Amino acid sequence: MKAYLKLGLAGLVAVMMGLSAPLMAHEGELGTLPEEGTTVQGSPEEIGIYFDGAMRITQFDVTGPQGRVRLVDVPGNEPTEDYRVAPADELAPGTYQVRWRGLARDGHMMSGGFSFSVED
Ligand SMILES: [Cu+2]
Repeated sequence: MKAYLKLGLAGLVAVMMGLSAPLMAHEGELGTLPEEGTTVQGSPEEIGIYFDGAMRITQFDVTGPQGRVRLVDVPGNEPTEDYRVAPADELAPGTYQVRWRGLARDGHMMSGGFSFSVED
């Protein structure tokens, strides 16, 4: 019984640590800019993410065909429901991945990601 309980807790912790999508109890991801999985014409002026509650974003990385995208207009780390950055240079055509990490109001670390494509 004790061993079973131990395994159960270890499993639960492993599952929780492996989760990349927001948990139900947390602020949720409402949408992204550009929209997840879409192809946009030309370089987007802004890249961002929306939540249904304030989130303190601690990491927001964009990578594409030419590697890490340099970002400007990066907000401070005040909690926000609407986090937006701008690419420093025009994005070349290709697929881009966004990875973010943040701190929910209850103190839990959250993370997620999305991708979008740019075409001429
Ligand atoms: Cu939480």
